[in-house]
Amino acid sequence: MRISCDLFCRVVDNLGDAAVCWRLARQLALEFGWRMRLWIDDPSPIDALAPDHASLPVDIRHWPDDFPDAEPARVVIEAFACELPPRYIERMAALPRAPVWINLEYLSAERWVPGCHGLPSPHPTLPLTKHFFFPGFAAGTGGLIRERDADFGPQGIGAALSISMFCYENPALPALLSAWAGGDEPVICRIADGLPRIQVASWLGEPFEPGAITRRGALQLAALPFVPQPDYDRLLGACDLNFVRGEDSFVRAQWARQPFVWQAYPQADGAHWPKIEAFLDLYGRALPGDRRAATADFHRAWNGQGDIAAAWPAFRAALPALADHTMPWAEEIASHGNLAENLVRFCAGRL
Ligand code: TRH
Repeated sequence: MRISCDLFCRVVDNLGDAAVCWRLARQLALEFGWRMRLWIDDPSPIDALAPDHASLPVDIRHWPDDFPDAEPARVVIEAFACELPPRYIERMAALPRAPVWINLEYLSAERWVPGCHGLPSPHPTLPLTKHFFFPGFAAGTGGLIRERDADFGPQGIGAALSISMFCYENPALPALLSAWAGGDEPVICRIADGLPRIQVASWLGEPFEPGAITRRGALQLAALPFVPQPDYDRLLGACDLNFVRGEDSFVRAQWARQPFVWQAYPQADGAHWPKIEAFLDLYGRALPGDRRAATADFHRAWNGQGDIAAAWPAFRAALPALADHTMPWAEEIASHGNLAENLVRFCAGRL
């Protein structure tokens, strides 16, 4: 019998919530034959991320304020602690056999993650238990999303340093663009649609609409339209260096086997800094000391602590070492199994 699964997603901001949930729903349906319903309060990002979604076996449902009286599935995934509709929880509790209830957490490389992955949290009043499921880079975590059909395309070879740029509002961006423009090396930077493109337009002091190409000194800038997820994956594979952010593009950059720079989702209380440091520590372990330091310095500056232009030359010099590191690193993080297969195994023992 096919396993039914309801995956609940609230779009807090940006694209990551929808992006992660869509990928997981798609993979569980296509690779494991699960009967997937994706309940999402704002389905519109899925149209942009996956314009082909109607042809895929995921039932995308709008999650309205007044939730319908739906029969709960055998597996219920609550993404990023989005809180299930009370009416749905009551129906889960009324079933003769409680569904497997998973809280899919945010990704972090912090040391405490393996200790918390899989922990149960019994409901205070109802006969239901929720389990925490943590994505992660280390053994004992839920691993990372990676589909069997993930395709990062051929790696590009060109005379200029080819870069893709996907970031939040980033005060370090203008200084980095100026450093590239004033440098000796030709750089081609492909700017993602949205916040990155808006900031580049302001640095240029002129309109910079999708499709525009312009030059400042050694720097050529190309404004990209928003592309579907598979095209974004191939962009990551084709560039020599990718600036990524949040959660999903951060993971894809690691599978794409090209050097990358990560801007963490900025949190008001600085809660993102332990995540940045934990990742740098884990990722940098196999790098030679000076390359590790250059990578850490550049990441810190990109996330708001340090001088990005001053950090660039050493980071640029570290790129060949980082390129050599991409393959063993991807193999290491893949060795813990991918998130969907780990989730299927976790649920199988509890169904
Ligand atoms: O959009 P994000 O900033 O999402 C964030 C993070 O998930 C963060 O952890 C969370 O707290 C916050 O949302 C609410 O970045 P992320 O996670 O990289 O998701 C972006 C997705 O958009 C990713 O799947 C790649 C995709 N994408 C495209 O498909 N086409 C594009 O052209 C671009 C630029 C991105």
